[in-house]
Amino acid sequence: MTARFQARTRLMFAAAGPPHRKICELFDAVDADRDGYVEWADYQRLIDRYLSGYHLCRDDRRAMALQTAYALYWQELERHADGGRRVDKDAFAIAHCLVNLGRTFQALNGIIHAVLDITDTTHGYQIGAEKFARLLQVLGITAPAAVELFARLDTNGDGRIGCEEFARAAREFFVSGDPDAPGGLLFGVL
Ligand SMILES: [Ca+2]
Ligand SMILES: [Ca+2]
Repeated sequence: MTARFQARTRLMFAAAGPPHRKICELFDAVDADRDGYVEWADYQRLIDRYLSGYHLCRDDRRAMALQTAYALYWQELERHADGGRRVDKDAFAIAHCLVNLGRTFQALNGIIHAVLDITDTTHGYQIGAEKFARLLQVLGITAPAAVELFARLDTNGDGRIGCEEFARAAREFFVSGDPDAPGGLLFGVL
């Protein structure tokens, strides 16, 4: 981390406050190889988990859309790493503190659409309880509290979770700093 970036980091933390516990958990979940940095390879592992779980070839339209969505999101994170190819926990937290500035949140929305396109296209980017359980399985989320997730995300109670409901949870998690919102779900965090 350069001196300029360190100074900018201190200023941003002063403005935004320290990262909340769930952002740190999110970092630890994405940093699959546990080297203390989030790199593109960590996101590629997550993408591969989707492709393997849903039996998708890399040249499948939905697989390419997912790859593109995560790549755009990664570009936003990289931007906060001062040109580096890997993001430490501070830069990761800053990127998510700044999510309400727009572009990172647009990238998150792209991931939500791409994941819903993979999980179910028959209900117009919405998934029911069965498909949701499959998504949790693919992401390796098995904690007992996961059974409550569907009801928490289905805020209008129509028995399906749509893009807007996923996006609301992400907004609450990343923007409002609500550590109990299930906004890190699509990255494998309960
Ligand atoms: Ca890593
Ligand atoms: Ca719903």
